[in-house]
Amino acid sequence: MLRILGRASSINVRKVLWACAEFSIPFTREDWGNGFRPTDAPEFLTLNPNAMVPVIQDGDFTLWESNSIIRYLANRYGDAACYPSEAQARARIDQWIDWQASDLNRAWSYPFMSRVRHSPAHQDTQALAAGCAEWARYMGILDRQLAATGAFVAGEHFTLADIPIGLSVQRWFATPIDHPQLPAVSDYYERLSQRPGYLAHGRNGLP
Ligand SMILES: N[C@@H](CCC(=O)N[C@@H](CS)C(=O)NCC(=O)O)C(=O)O
Repeated sequence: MLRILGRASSINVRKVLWACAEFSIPFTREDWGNGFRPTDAPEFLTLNPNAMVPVIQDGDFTLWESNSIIRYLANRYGDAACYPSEAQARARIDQWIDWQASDLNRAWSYPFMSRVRHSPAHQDTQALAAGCAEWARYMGILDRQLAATGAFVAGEHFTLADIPIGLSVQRWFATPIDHPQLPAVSDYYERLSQRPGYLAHGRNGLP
């Protein structure tokens, strides 16, 4: 059975949990990371030298890096509609997965640490305002994409890209900041909420 190491409140662990729900993959999960077993324990570092969650073990195969993990799960256990092998369709999905991991992730870091984690190092008013503006700018890009597709981030059907993007949207609404009106993002949030995996692992009351 697939072994998942990581606390269920981590957005990156949630990607793996939601992917397992989408692809009906049975798994066991162990609480590692902030507030639980420390990721700098030697036992953990042998699995991931970055001391980060998530990590998976599938038999004797160990993998870290959340977006690589969900791609692996889609390739091994998923269906072609969710992560097609056709080059351009796959590239469009990968584009949004990579955008989430780089640009969008970076944009929300300060507001999330400030308003959700209450980090003392993230309480500068100007930096918070700049972070909120930057996050909103990226969410505006997403809103325009969703308005164009009218459904999901890479087109009219749910794909692997909706996992990291959908969890980012959950984080956006769960962070107590001023949210500019983004109608397509709001519609998308409700559309994703029809999926049991999103309700179980994304929009589940955890910040
Ligand atoms: N690029 C990595 C980032 C992983 C990451 O930042 N994990 C965070 C939780 S979201 C972590 O391990 N934090 C330390 C901890 O929880 O102890 C990935 O996508 O898997």
